[in-house]
Amino acid sequence: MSDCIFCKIIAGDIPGKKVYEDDEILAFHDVNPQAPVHFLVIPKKHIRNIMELEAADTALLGRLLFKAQELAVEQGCGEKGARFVINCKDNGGQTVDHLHVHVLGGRFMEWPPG
Ligand code: DGP
Repeated sequence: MSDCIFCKIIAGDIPGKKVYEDDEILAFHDVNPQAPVHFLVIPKKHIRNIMELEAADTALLGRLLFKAQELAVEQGCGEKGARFVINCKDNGGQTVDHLHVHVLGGRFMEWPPG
């Protein structure tokens, strides 16, 4: 989608500090990290948010979450854990309208979020 910042990162039009890439998935460091480990895992397919997932996307979402787990382990979060977050629309605090999983780790995180 032409005006989507994450689609521009996928296309290479905006630089992103890449963690992982394959045909369907891209992972890159968050520009505004909230923890020592903070990266985003996104589908290359432009899906605006988790409310817009379709039944045909379930395998992709499964791959996305499994990749988020693998990368969290690679980034040193296997033993102590991490937080996997999907914000959705205004009340969910979503600011970029392209589905993404935040992976945050490297420190203890309080619950509930503010
Ligand atoms: P959310 O609030 O869940 O929509 O989070 C969007 C995240 O995307 C936010 O933590 C900052 C990050 N972000 C926004 N623009 C860019 C960018 O151009 N590059 C990178 N690497 N991250 C971005």
